[in-house]
Amino acid sequence: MREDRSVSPLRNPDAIRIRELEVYAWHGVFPEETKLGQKFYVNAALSVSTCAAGKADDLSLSVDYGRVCQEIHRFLTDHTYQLLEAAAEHLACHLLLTFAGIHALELEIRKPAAPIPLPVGSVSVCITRGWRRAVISCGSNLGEKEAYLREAMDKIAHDMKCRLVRSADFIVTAPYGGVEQDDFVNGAFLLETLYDPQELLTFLNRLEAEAGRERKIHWGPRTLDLDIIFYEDSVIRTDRLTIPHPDMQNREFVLRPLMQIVPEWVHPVYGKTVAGIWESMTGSHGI
Ligand code: A4P
Ligand code: MG
Repeated sequence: MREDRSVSPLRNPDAIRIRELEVYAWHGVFPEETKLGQKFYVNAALSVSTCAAGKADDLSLSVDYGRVCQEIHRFLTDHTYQLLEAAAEHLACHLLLTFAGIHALELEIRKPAAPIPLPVGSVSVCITRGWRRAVISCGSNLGEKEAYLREAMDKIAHDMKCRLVRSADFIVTAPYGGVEQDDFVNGAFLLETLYDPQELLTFLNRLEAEAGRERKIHWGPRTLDLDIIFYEDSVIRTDRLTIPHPDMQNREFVLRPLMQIVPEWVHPVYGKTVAGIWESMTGSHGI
């Protein structure tokens, strides 16, 4: 199992708060707003692990809120958006990519002089964004199988909006599902990502296409198959996407790698850990 221990846990209750940062900028739907500009106020709650910095009294172990304020100011004055929603969305992403110590953030952009012909105090947009955990299973049974998986892993690790936290050892598995074909190489990755589930699927489909994946036969031989097994504790059922993966509990080639990297992950529908599902399937406690 390969692991990058530099990635901090996502869930932590510590926060650094910035209140009422004033920025004169040019966002708005009306032409006079983008021409004349107006004042905006920004509130942010940054989810940061402050413990190490607190104990050592060392700024380099925390996030410098002065730099964050300057980055917010620079970003909002360098860009022009029609909507507060767009300004908030892009600014949140920018801050999460710029400051590695921010795991998640709540961001509010307030417009006190919004052009509304009524006596209103102010309007604001408030969003919460952050690095989300996802578990991906990978498989290949055509060509240079392991090289396809390794290349996918590298591309995931180097994508701006993904951090590879852990990867399972690649294993050779017999084909599952009754289709006569070559053995598979399978594996799994634990990621932190800024993609939402649909965007993550689009990203993974792109990697499959880049590996020359052709979708001719259902369950047919493939150079690269990347399936989202879990995305946080989300339960999603749309035409394009089902999370958790609906058949993961029956697949040893999925569960064995998951046992290595996320044995304690709780399946949000069955309420069982991966280790519990493994035990139900195999009757054994470990791999
Ligand atoms: N889709 C829906 N939910 C998801 C999700 N959570 N992750 C949709 C990824 N994709 C998801 O998948 C078809 C469509 O599923 C996608 O367009 C996406 O919108 P696909 O990969 O194009 O087709 P497929 O792989 O032929 O079908 P399927 O049902 O995804 O097959 P699986 O589940 O990938 O299984 N035996 C061994 N030993 N090892 C293997 O890796 N793999 C399979 C294929 C069969 N037997 C195997 C292995
Ligand atoms: Mg698939």
